[in-house]
Amino acid sequence: MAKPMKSRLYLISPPEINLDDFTDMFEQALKGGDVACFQLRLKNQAGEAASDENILTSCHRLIPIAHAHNVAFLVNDRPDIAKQAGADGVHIGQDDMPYTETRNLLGENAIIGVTCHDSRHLAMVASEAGADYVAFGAFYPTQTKTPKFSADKELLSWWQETMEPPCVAIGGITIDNAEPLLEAGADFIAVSSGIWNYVDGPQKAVKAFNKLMDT
Ligand code: TZP
Ligand code: MG
Repeated sequence: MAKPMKSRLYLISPPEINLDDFTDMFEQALKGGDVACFQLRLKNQAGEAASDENILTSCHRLIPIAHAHNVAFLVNDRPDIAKQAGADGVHIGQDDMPYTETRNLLGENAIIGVTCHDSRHLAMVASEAGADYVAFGAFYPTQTKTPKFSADKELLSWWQETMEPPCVAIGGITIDNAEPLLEAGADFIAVSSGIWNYVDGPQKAVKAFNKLMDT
């Protein structure tokens, strides 16, 4: 059975942004309701990342906004930039800096989340090492990334029954398809296009996700 804890929303940036336009969208989104954290992920569908300078400039602009709303700010893939920018942490993939090295670089207080695809084994290794969360996906088809793995909601239920660290569900999640993942036990629902491309705008999207999580 799923933990009786309230699930929370985890925002992922669009893959490419115009920083001025996105600053407005970000502020709108954060006015919409509770958001646990934001991951700056400037990486296109082919997996090509923005320049270090672009990521760093975006961090400097967006971190104060996140913090004004009590939202933790994580950088995708890059512990070095997270450290340089004073972010709250990082979301690392299996091919990024290894967990222990990342922890040594960022310190005890940093939030370090680890992508574990559809793998119980990878998640248990990350959890054992001390990760603050494990992320599973992709749960649904997505245009944001070309996912190499697809995860099933039973993985979330199994994790909740077995393991302590929170689990994050990622991949193609929208207002219309999030409910089964919440019922299965996702602690966090990580969403990119379901927020930024929401027909009524990001503020209403965040509001709608919050309503779903409150019911
Ligand atoms: N990892 C697996 S799918 C995905 C990531 C980062 C993309 C998430 O974006 P969206 O638009 O919510 O599918
Ligand atoms: Mg990654």
